[in-house]
Amino acid sequence: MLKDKRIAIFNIANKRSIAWAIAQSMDAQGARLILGYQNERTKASVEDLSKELTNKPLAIIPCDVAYQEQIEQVQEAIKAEAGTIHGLVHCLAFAPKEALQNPYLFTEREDFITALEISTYSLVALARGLTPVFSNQGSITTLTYYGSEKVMPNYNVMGVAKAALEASVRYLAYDLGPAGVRVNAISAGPINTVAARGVAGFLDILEVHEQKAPLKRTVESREVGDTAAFLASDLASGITGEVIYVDTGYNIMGF
Ligand code: IMJ
Repeated sequence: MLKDKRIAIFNIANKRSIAWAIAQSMDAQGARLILGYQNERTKASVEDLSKELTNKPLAIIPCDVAYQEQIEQVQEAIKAEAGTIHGLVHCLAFAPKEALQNPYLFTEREDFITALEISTYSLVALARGLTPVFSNQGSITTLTYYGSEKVMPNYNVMGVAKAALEASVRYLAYDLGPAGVRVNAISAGPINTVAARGVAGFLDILEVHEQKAPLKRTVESREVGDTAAFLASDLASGITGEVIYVDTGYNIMGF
């Protein structure tokens, strides 16, 4: 399904990262990957994990979206190692932990700016930074969460950042559509990743999800990965500007 497609994925932190599940699904479909890591601490894990892939990655590159220079270096690295790419996968989010603990009412100005810069603006920055290396048929996919639409205790400023991310998907889809680039988001159900594990009451959230979702279980990372592979493929050539739910049906329920 992704044979002859070169796809860049930012960022992988560890084996539980949804970004890693996406890399595995895309690799299984024959894609050639460029993998991003944030810093020296996670570089070695990405290098180790990449040995499990069937197709050797085209490159493993640093990408800390807090720095504009690094986004430019990503563009140069892609040009040098891959020439052009057909896909970009954005799996990046961060809010300072106090902002995910205190009531939303008390969100500090700095923390609000950080959350939206890293979790939302980074999609715009990467989309623009990589436009020069996109082939004429391209796809951009990001990850979002239902806390953008409905209140999830403690999700707070991340909910606001994801709402802005989903709106960004629509505006970017409009801007990039004429160039043949599609832009979509996957709204994943709760998954026990390192980014979620520290959340107060997370196990309760998983339990309620299992009871309420039509499929009576939580979603697996592999299922998010497989949907990302579909969205990057020509099978999804008519889909852009959408938020696709991979949440075992949770979002359709009223009660
Ligand atoms: C995160 C916070 C509160 C509730 C949450 C989550 N629920 C879920 C998540 C219910 C599923 C995980 N999620 C969807 C995220 O987008 C997580 C983002 C995140 C996590 C951290 C933890 C460590 C830290 N900053 C973070 N910033 C963003 O310091």
